[in-house]
Amino acid sequence: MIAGGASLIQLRDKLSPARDFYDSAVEVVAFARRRDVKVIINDRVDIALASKADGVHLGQDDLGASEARKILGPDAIIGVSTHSIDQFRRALELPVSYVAIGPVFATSTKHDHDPVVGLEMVRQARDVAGSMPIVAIGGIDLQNAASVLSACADSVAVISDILSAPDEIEHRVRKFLLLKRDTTNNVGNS
Ligand code: 3NM
Repeated sequence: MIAGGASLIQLRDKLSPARDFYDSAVEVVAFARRRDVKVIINDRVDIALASKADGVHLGQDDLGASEARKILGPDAIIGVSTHSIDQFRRALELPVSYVAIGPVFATSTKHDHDPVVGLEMVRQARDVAGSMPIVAIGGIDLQNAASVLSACADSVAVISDILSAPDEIEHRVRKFLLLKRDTTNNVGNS
């Protein structure tokens, strides 16, 4: 992913025991930092702190963003997942660096996911977000990413499309970034 140009990577591991997740985090953070790439840890503020990651991504049932901010400090990247416009609005009041919204499309990566929110909610979120960066997540692939970025998400978070062909990860990340560049130019020109 780094070779393809990713600049912010989330380390996500729902299965491993904490100590194994921590060991992975230390390795990933060291590798990424040498290449000037930021790493955030999914769910676990303790592992983010201990591994000196750049930040944490919090779900609705994880430790709150205010508590995470107290623990990780003012410079940490703290993001939160939201699944409705009400949750999104509430998240805007929190000390977060970005707000994620999803699932935008159906996904098989997350089995217990909330109902699909669709592109319309990305547009609604943009209307109320001000300068808060919006990350769209859930079922995003190379075919539909342009529609998500045109709905004015700042970023897309992608798992299965990038992992669908292990030999093509670098190539696919590069294609997503080209889509982002092209869509941003078009939005900027219109
Ligand atoms: N969170 P894929 S959807 C991890 O809606 C995750 O908050 C979601 O994986 C949310 O790119 C999702 O394979 C799965 O669909 C994203």
